[in-house]
Amino acid sequence: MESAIEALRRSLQTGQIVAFTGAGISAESRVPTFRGADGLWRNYSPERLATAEAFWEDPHLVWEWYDWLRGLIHAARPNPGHLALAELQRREPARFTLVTQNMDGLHELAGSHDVVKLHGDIWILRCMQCGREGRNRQVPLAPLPPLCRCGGLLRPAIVWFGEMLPEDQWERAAHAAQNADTFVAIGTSALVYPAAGLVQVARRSGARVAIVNPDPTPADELAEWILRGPAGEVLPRLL
Ligand code: BJW
Ligand code: ZN
Repeated sequence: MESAIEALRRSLQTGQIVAFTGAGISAESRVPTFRGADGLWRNYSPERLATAEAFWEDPHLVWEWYDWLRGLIHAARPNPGHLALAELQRREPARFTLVTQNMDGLHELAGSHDVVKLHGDIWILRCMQCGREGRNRQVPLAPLPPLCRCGGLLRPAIVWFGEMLPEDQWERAAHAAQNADTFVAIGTSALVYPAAGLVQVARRSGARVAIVNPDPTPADELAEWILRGPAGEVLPRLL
């Protein structure tokens, strides 16, 4: 572990760095991950809630779920893992890109900027009728479901299954992965595509890959370094 940290640290001192994060980086902020023993979806079927079809079918039910989640995230604070990535960007702004699958906004709260957000943002609401988007941090929301001033239904501006990722964000992420010298995947199960494919893109383009995760993932086989442990402990040690 020490030697892996040392080697990765040396690699971070040269070339382009991409940090690619998933729900695991927010676990120590007590935002539940999606999959796994304590995962959000342990008792729910994601296909039932995390799709546009489910939303059209029962917007109130789907909003109850996201309203509960927003309350939980609202109370959460960035942890040493988020802070370490913000500090790395502060030190090496021209060599560092942060790509996240998270919609909790904790990277920005930690001080990261220009974050590439592949799966949207739970604090932005989008009208399903006129397309208008706005930031909204009200917790809890009332009434449910929230309505736009045009009368249309508002939805969280996150990416559900079967939906395309925001094109500009995807292009930035793919470009960063293609140009990475060191690609660090942190706290992601690497199961959800196309995001998980960025690890392959980076590896194929010649990047050296590191994984930070307490548990194995399918991306481990692409990695030169596997740092087993919580992001909130491993990332500050890298700094
Ligand atoms: C720690 C830690 C600590 C814990 N420190 N680490 C077959 C059938 C149907 C669909 C598909 C299919 N094959 C592919 C698809 C497409 C689908 C997909 O990939 N499905 C797979 C699940 C099979 N993808 C899509 O639909 C995407 N769109 C798309 O492909 O468009 C084209 C298309 C159009 C039309 C039709 C078909 C395709 C969109 C994907 C959108 C994902 N959105 C979600 C949010 C849903 C809303 C909600 O919040 O409810 O994004 S899903 C969810 O998973 C969320 C996350 O961003 C994403 C990734 O999860 P993540 O971050 O990896 O978290 P976990 O929980 O999985 O893992 C946590 C990890 O942390 C674990 O490894 C732990 O060990 C670790 N950990 N503590 C460090 N302290
Ligand atoms: Zn509207």
